[in-house]
Amino acid sequence: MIPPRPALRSTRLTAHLGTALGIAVAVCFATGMLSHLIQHPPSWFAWPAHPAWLYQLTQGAHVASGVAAIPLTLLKLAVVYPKLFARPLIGSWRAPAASLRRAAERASIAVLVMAILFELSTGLLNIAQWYPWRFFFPTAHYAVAWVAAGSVAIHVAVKLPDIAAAYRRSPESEPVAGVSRRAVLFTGLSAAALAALAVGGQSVPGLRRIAVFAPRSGDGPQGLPVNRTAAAAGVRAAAADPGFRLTVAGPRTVVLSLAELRALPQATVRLPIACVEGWTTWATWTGVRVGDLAALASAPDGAALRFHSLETGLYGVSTLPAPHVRATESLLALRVNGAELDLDHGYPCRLIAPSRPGVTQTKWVHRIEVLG
Ligand SMILES: Nc1nc2c(c(=O)[nH]1)N[C@H]1C(S)=C(S)[C@@H](COP(=O)(O)O)O[C@H]1N2
Ligand SMILES: [Mo]
Repeated sequence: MIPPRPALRSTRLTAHLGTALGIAVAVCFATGMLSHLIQHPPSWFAWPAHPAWLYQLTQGAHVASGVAAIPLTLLKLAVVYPKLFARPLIGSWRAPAASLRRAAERASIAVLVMAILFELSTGLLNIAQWYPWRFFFPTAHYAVAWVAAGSVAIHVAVKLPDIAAAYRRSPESEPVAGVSRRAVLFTGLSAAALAALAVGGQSVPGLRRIAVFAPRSGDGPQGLPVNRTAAAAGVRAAAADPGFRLTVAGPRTVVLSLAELRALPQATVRLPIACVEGWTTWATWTGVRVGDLAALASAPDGAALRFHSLETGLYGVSTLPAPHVRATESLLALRVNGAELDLDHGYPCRLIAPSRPGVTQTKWVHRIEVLG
């Protein structure tokens, strides 16, 4: 007769919790890699322009699964905590092979825990738009994601026999004292769901109001959040200059004043800004079709376009791939929600295209270059 133990020490609970966490981590990793590929596409990669909400969906899933993984990780650590510090820490010199295995397993778990905690905490701080670190977040978050995913894969492979055994065993073979396994698991999953809703709900239409931990739900001029103001980007004077000219450089280069841009045929579309940091806001945009501008510059069919902002630096340039150049909703927007663009939203003109990360929707565009 096995003596009853607390639910937290049951291998069955460990396996169930591990499965839930494994699914959250897998979704988070896959959608994160997708976002990376969209922002830095290798030649074999193509991301469709439709449906317009596709990036909102994948990035919303990234943020929600990452946030859900936080309580699950903490609970998983509480479950395995005694094992992490079980003596002997390494093993005994009398059994070198077994000791080596034990040391390797511990080292791999230490790497796993640190990598996961690094990813989840930097991701969460990034959603909260608090950047207390010196490193460049996307590069570090991307690199450590491979370490985390690799160590999770190794961990699952090593533990597969234990996981299978825990699932095969009948629940009665592991008597539980105190709070039931089901109650612990239910609490963990509820915490995960609540966390995902409170933060990730910001990218789901209709759930915005319950996303109480989401940092921005529409503050900023014209009902849209602002990631970087014109003042912060150092473009106030250049953007407000009445002598502003847009250059479209291609086989035929055209230079347009703001009045000439306004005189071109205008289109109105509903499109979201889906920020990589998790928030999404839809708006009604009016402006010149990107495809029309490409045609003005005699761009060949299938050409990509590079957009240059008045702002120099990291967010000053973005490349719009051919599927998005062709999409008739892709605009060089002059207006949003019925009014001229606010300076902070990219006045005099900004790029808005369907199914794109917010960070690529360049503001204060002054030059469009036809590529290849
Ligand atoms: N030139 C420039 N364009 C930019 C940015 C920027 O910092 N500089 N931020 C981007 C990011 S990260 C987002 S989410 C959107 C935000 O657009 P909004 O400020 O109009 O809401 O603009 C994008 N375009
Ligand atoms: Mo963003």
